[in-house]
Amino acid sequence: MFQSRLIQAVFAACVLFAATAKAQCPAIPNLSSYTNTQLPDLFTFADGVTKVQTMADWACRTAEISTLLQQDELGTMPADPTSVTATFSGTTLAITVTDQGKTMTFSPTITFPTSGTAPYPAIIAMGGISIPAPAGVAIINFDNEGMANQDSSPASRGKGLFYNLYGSTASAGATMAWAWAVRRIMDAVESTPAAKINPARVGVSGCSRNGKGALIAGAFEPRIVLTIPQESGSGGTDSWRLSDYIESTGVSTQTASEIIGENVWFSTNFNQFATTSVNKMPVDHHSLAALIAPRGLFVIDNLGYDWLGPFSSWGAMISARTAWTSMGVANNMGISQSANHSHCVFPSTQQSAVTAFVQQFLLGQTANTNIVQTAGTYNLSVPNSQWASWSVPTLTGTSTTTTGQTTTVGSTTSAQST
Ligand code: MCU
Repeated sequence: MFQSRLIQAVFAACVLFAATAKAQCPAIPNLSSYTNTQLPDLFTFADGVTKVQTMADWACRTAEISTLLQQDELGTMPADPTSVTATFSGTTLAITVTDQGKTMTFSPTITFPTSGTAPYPAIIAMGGISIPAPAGVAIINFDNEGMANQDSSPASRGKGLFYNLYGSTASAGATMAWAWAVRRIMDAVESTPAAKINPARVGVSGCSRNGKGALIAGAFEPRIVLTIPQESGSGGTDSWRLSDYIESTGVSTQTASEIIGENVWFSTNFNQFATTSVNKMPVDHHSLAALIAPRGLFVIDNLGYDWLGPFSSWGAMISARTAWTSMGVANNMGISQSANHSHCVFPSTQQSAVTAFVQQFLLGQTANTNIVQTAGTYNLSVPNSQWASWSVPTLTGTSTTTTGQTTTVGSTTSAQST
């Protein structure tokens, strides 16, 4: 059973990253004895010796990270389905997916902007969004709950449209099922000009549990050009290791061991680590976020809730940002942590930062996205001896992404935003 899941995960990783990976990537060794109290080095393969030096190496490394995340935490992203067809009528984009002899339909709705011109840039709203809808940008509202149920109980596992298609024992947790649906929405907007969405300018956002989903969707769908997770907490932009550390200091923070009992956002594959030690995982959520590089990522946090582990998010995201730094496009990734406010109530103090990322990545304008800010007092950079003692290379070479956009490393801007 485990072996077949592993094969599926490797297959899915290959499908996702085949367009960029080198013919020969280092093999993933047996990691059953792996343990690491630090955030694993983004630039050393899981074999512990091979270094990432070029963009072609990075393509191999992201394929490896994708495989490991699916295997250890998120469950398998199914390979592309047999068929995806869509029709657009009124405000409804009806998407019909057929795979392995089964068929399912789901229907996101689109709210068009009152300014701008079709085809519009868009943000896929993971269960709604909690940032103000930007001018000139359509919002594609996606009912993630109907896709994979997560009503705060382990009894939700295996329920929802995704599981009707792939079976109630599919390894994907709810967040991976949501990410799969985002991929299908991208298929649909590409094949349905009547929906008036520009498929080259689509982002994803969501808050809290939906922020976890937004981050994972951005990581596993290379056609998403801007990912905006908001107050996503543990299982989102937080590091499992750093959240355990915060908890150990007596601050009540959501940890892996708590989260697997609270909900079904992750695969049951994750339980083995969550119930023993997350240090046994060769990945963490800085690795997850790094899958997005060099595409746009803007992380929104709120210092008001210990439960959200803002220090954990800061440490993980500062670490993740080294992926963008290594490619010479650090400003494609930003972080903004505001002072205390109500959960998922977007504060106006973060508006200009969000606007800059939207302008740069969705509206095709040029904006200053050099934004790494916190209302906290965190003094952490990479490398640091406690959490990330690894160094950051300057990658060489060129990588062509699955959407055909070319990123030449060393330049200050990335063609991702075109
Ligand atoms: C931050 O996301 C979650 C959190 O993981 C849960 O523990 C908490 O109960 O709910 C948050 C949420 O989704 O709030 C809407």
